[in-house]
Amino acid sequence: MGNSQSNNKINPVTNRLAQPVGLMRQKYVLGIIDPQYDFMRGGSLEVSDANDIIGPINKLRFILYDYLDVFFSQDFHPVDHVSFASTHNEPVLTVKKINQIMGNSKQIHFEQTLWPAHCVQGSRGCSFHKDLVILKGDQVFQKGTMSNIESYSAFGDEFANAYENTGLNAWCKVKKITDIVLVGLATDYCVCNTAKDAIRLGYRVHLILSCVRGVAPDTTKTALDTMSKQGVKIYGDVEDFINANQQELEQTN
Ligand code: VGL
Ligand code: ZN
Repeated sequence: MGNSQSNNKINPVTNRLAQPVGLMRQKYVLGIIDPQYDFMRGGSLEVSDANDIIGPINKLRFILYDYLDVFFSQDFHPVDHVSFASTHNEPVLTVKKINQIMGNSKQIHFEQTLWPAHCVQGSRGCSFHKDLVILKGDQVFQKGTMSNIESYSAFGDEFANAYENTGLNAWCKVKKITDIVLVGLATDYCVCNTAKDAIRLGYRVHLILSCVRGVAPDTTKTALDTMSKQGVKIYGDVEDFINANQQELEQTN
């Protein structure tokens, strides 16, 4: 009834929007999650073999220099952060139920795994490993910066980023990013939560196994299963990722 699109003529607007998905421009960003000393060998929250990801990540950067924007996330906690066992005087790895009244006087509940103090603002453990290539144009997003809320995801907290929003989503939108390639630490916490947020926000997500490590085998397996079910594309190594995405990457320039 009076719908101008119901006649037989080609509507130029509709026609333009109806491009096959394969012709849509894709733009990839590399997200390097928390490559900080406290998660590396000898750190306070050491992840097994974490240092082994540095070489492959640098290689990925060099090969795809012309094709990838890069951001880093940085776990950046105050000394009295809610995720620290020391804050609650309880043993490490306790899972604690937290009730918190937030600034908007909303009460929130979450289960918090208690960690050894790590990535404290200003400490060496908080800084990025020196062997990882960091270039001028790289963007850094800090998270877990407030005492009363945890943000495993580089986008922000687990409440759809309502209390801490790092700005990563807005930055990706400005850059017209469609695809996020995730590497870094740890697979079962910050990488997994970043991936879930990214999927929720409508990005395509890629994960390269040679460039990630997890805190524990069982949680890492669960995280990989969850991500895979949610549509995250998982590759063995850098070559596998490049081979599978070569055409799309080349379109982006
Ligand atoms: C992380 C535990 C606590 C991570 C951060 O980077 O995966 N894990 N804070
Ligand atoms: Zn943390």
